[in-house]
Amino acid sequence: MKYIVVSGGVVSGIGKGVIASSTGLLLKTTGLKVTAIKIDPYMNIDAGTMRPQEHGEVYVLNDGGEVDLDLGNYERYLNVTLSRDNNITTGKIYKEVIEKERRGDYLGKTVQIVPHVTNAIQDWIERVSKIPVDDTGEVPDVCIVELGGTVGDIESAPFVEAMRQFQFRVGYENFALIHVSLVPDMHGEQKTKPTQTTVHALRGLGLLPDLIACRLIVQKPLDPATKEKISMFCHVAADQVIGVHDVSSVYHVPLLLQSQGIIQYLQKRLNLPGVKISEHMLERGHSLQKRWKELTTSQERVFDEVSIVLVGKYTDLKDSYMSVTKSLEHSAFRCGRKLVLKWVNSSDLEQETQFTNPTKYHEGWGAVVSAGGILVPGGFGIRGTEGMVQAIQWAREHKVPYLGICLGFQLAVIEYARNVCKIKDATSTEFNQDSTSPLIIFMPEISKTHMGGTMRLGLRPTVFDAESEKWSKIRKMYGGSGKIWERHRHRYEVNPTYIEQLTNSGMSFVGKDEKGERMQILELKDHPYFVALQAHPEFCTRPLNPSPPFLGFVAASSGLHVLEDQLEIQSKGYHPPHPDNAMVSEDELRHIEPVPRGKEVLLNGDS
Ligand SMILES: *[C@@H]1O[C@H](CO)[C@@H](O)[C@H](O)[C@H]1NC(C)=O
Ligand SMILES: *[C@@H]1O[C@H](CO)[C@@H](O)[C@H](O)[C@H]1NC(C)=O
Ligand SMILES: CC(=O)N[C@H]1CO[C@H](CO)[C@@H](O)[C@@H]1O
Repeated sequence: MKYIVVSGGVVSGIGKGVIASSTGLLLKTTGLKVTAIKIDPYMNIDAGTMRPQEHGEVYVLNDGGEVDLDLGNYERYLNVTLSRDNNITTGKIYKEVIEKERRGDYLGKTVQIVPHVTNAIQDWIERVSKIPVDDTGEVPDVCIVELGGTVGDIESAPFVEAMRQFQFRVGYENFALIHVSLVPDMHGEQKTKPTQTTVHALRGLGLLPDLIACRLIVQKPLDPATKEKISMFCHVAADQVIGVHDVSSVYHVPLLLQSQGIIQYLQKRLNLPGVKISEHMLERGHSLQKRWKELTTSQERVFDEVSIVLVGKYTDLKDSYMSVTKSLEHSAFRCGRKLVLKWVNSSDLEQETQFTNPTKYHEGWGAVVSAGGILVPGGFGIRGTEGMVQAIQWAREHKVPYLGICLGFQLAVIEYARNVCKIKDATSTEFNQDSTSPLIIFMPEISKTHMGGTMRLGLRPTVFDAESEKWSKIRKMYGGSGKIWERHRHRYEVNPTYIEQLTNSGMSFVGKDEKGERMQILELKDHPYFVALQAHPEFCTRPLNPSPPFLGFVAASSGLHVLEDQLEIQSKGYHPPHPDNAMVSEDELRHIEPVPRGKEVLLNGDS
């Protein structure tokens, strides 16, 4: 197993994750099997209990693990299926060490950061890196380890020390370090001092960088003179300094790295030609390289736009909808459109705002009524939901393509109940405990009073009804198969009592769970594209294989002929991104241990 550790210096948030996943992608194009581990030096045990305002999106894995959004990056770039163990936090490591201590595994010795915590980190990485992540079912060849935070801060110190030891544990040929640094551009002059300082700090901690990736937050490449200077002062060869300036999109980063010889360097440094690669994988690598190149070059020639409005709650924190944005982007590539995404704060659309802040009200509605398509993503809490319901009504009545995800699914049901079935006070028990028309209710199997109540999490099947084969667009987008799998994260569901009334009035629940009891996908017949899902399909999108509901939505928003084309393409050759062996049975999922949760999360309800 070859390990490539990606660390960061100077400041965080300069695209370490993108550089790490792009490196992985490049290695994949040579036929290698690549996996990834993300280390987050915070004390939380998992990301599920963290507030989106603070942390961005909570990303859900097949196995129901709730992790940091960076793992999404790896799944998308590397086209792999990761598990909850691919996320390491300080909290998890400490928990493991403390549990071991309680069990007496350390035989009463003094338990210390070095060696006990650092050993636990190394053991974890070694163990998890060997888990197969793709349809080959084989142990990966390369593992990318992204170290969150910056080298030198208190939080990451145990991990940096663990990596220092790790290079000797696995051997020189199996360990390479990429250090991502910042090169500020001050009035056209590229400054190397911060890079020198951070590389110096890194060396002091016993780690030598094999590659220094210099981030420039401008569209200007790294000057040859700067490169030489860094090479000299940081004691590396010039070909070990890689410039990563801002490019037109993150999908260009792999090509940018490749053009600077990063593949050749790593091949030599890690003796990659010594790794056995099958004909089949080699071919796959070539095809991946070709398709990726096509994707990035075709992007530059796209001028037609598709305008999408996202009506949501955390519109000021775009990271909380990271996967949704990615799904739209991937779909727009496929449709040959440039994505113009507008964010509307759903509160702005409510009656009240008309008087308190008329400008916002009119701006919000202006965006909604001129949109090519309207999307209501997941979210929780009552605030802003009335605005979302009104946007959904607009989409339904004016035949504007609509896509609802999780909360957007539940609200579509509520809107239909109110305005078509004439159940005026239809709502969800999440918003009103004592409602007399609870269209959306708490799922019976989930404990409401118990503080360790669970959510319905992870990859679950949806079965299409027989009749949908004749007309359903969403089924066709999924390649026409009768059963599909998507990731879920919810606690509420459509109230079974109202299903007959809803369907009699024209709402079609085309997809249900395996028992046929839980409504999971709805679609309207007499509408260009009105689809909503209880699941979160955004977690399974791929640049070269967009999530089907999103693809249908973006295609419909681009024009009916685009939708026709995509329906044709998808019905002929859609393949789900998960390997077959990743499918878990409902019973298996039921045995996933409940994750303990804080009170505020329980009250927050669905995502
Ligand atoms: C992505 O992975 C899936 C399942 O592992 C596989 O069927 C598919 O061919 C892969 N796609 C690409 C572009 O490699
Ligand atoms: C949305 O609008 C509401 C009401 O005006 C406000 O309280 C909230 O902070 C806004 N949210 C964002 C993300 O701007
Ligand atoms: C190995 C390990 O402890 N992995 C953890 C990853 O995160 C989930 C929670 O989302 C934990 O339950 C796992 O134990």
